[in-house]
Parts: sequence; structure tokens; C-alpha cells
Amino acid sequence: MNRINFEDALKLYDMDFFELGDLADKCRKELHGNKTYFNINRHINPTNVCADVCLFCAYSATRKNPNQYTMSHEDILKIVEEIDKNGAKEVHIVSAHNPNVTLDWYLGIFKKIKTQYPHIHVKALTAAEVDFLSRHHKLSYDEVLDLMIENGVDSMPGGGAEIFDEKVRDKICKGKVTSDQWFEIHRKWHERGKKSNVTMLFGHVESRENRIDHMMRIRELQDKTGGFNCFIPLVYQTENNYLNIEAPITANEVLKTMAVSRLVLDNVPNLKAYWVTSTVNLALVAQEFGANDLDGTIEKESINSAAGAKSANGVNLEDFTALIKNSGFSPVERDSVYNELKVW
Ligand code: V47
Repeated sequence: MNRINFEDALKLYDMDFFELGDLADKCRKELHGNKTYFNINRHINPTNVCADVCLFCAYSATRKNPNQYTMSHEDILKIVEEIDKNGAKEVHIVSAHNPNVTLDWYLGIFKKIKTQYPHIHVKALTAAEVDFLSRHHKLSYDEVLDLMIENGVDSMPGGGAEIFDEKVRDKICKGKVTSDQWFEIHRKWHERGKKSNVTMLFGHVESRENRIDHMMRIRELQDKTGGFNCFIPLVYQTENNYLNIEAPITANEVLKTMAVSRLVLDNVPNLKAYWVTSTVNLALVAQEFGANDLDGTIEKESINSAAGAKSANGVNLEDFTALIKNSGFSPVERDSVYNELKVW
């Protein structure tokens, strides 16, 4: 298929809903057949004290949420000990931008996990956190990225991308990592032979044009580095934050956006329907609109659940795999960089 340009990508939204779904499904089947990937993972969010001011965020403790916390390394290691027993293969560690703790507090988390559990994949620090650590501790991006690798970070999650259009960014998260900086950090990470993901927060003040522009910018870097494993459209959650969006995006628009992204991002292998923000039910339907990955069991999650997502306690592995099977797909457990581990 020819590469889709901006105008044609926008027109995809006006296609018949099911015809668009079929196009994306054909593309998904060519890449992954009937397989739906997931992993057994645990999200850990070690601190919610934040120096930044994203209006969409309900997790940060500095504004609407009065309950500040910063976990000790011992508490984090207790969690990892527990999940290791339960078969988890990845910890996904994302925090707020805490100016009151040292760089060693951040890096020590990874170092201690990697030393005691070398078989567990550490996916940690969004580009927004890398930018914060670089500014706060007066280090270059290269220095922060090298320290991450030295201390045991294996891959980077895709958070902090939000919407790359600068005007929208100014409205929703002025003052944090810019789009250019976000891409610079991921480019440098890929140049070190490492993989990362990329997200898009949608369903708030952005337009369809902004979403396509977001995808085009990702496609451009991916052509150069090939370092993105997965694209993750995150459905904006409306509660407890300062954006004041009254009407959540419709399921129809979510599925269309999934399908459009599958077709536009022809060089990104995986499309994740992140059940945390879409609901499990819609994530299952998204399997027919281009999505081939449902993230993981998660066990506990604090960022999206603070804004209303029903994800605080993860999903049960048996229920999860049964749902994937009952919706007509083959649940395949993967590791963090998409090697297949087990067909369930
Ligand atoms: O960057 C914050 C988003 C992200 C809200 O890489 C919100 O595999 C919805 O990036 N409504 C963090 N979303 C989560 C994230 C992620 C999740 C799962 C997998 C991966 C991966 C990455 O959560 C933030 C921000 O974009 N977020 N507030 C909200 N109200």
C-alpha cells in the first residue's frame, strides 16, 4: 500500500465506519494475523510530587490531589519481590517530576531492581521525566540517558508525548518537555540501540488534524531510527483535573482513531489498545480496528485511575486471556520488546 499523506489520512475519518475498520483490520492481519499480544507486568508510580503543571493530570499531588507520597526503595523492592513470585516479567516505572528527591533516588530504584532481579525488564522514565531530571540536575540529555542505561533501564515508555502540536501543548501542558525535545530524547535513546514506545493523549481539546500531525511526526522519526516498538493512543479521562472537558470522546471516534493510526503508522509494528483508558470492552473491539496489543495485567496503576479510569487493580490473567480468546483472537504473552513467550 502507498504511504498515506496528511490530507488522505484526514479523509479516512470520513469513510464508512466499518469500511475503515476493515482496512485497518486487513493491515493488522498482514502484520500479526490473529495474535493479540499482552505481557505480565506491574506499573509502579513511585512519587506523585510534581514540579510541572499539566492541566489534564489528576495524579500530580501539587494541585487537586492533596495526598502526596514518595515511596522508599524498600517499599518498591517489596512490590518487585511479590510480582516476581507471581510471574511478572516487566516493571513499568513512571513518576511525577519531584524536585525534592535526589537523582540517586530515581536511579537507585532501577539499580536495585536490576541487581536483585536481573531477569525483570525495567521500562522506565518518560521523555518528560528525562527532560525534568536534565533541567533540575543540570545534566545533558546524553548524560541522563547514559545514567539510565548504567543503572539498569532497559527500555523507555511512551508517556509525555500528549499532542505534539505546539499550540495544543501550550494549552494543556505549558512548561514541560517540548515536542522537539521529546523527539530528541527518543532519537538519542534509539541511537543507543534501545527501544521505546510512543503515546498520544486524545479526546480533549485537540482536533483530528492535530492527531494526524502527531502521527506524521512519529512516522518521520521512525523512518530514521526504527526504534519505536509500539504506538499507544491514550483516551483522555475526564475526572479530577483542570481541563474541564464535559463530554468524553465517543467510542466511535476512539475506534476510528485506532484504525487511522494503524494505517498511517505503516512503520510502527504494534498498535496498543490500552484497556486502562479505553475500558477492557472497547479494547477488545479495537482488536478489529487495527490493535494487536492490549498492554498487560498491570496489577496496579495510579496515573490514569486518578482521572477516572477503572484500572487501579489491574486485570486477572485468566479472565484477560479468556476475554481475548472469546473475542476471536489468540492471546500471546510477549516480553517487553515483543519476543513471543507463550500462546495462552
Ligand atoms: O504521559 C495523564 C497520560 C501517561 C491523563 O509506553 C492521562 O507502554 C488519560 O504513558 N487521561 C502515562 N491519560 C501513561 C503512559 C503509558 C501507559 C501505558 C503504556 C505505556 C507504554 C505508556 O498518562 C501520561 C499522560 O499522557 N495521562 N493524565 C488523563 N487524564
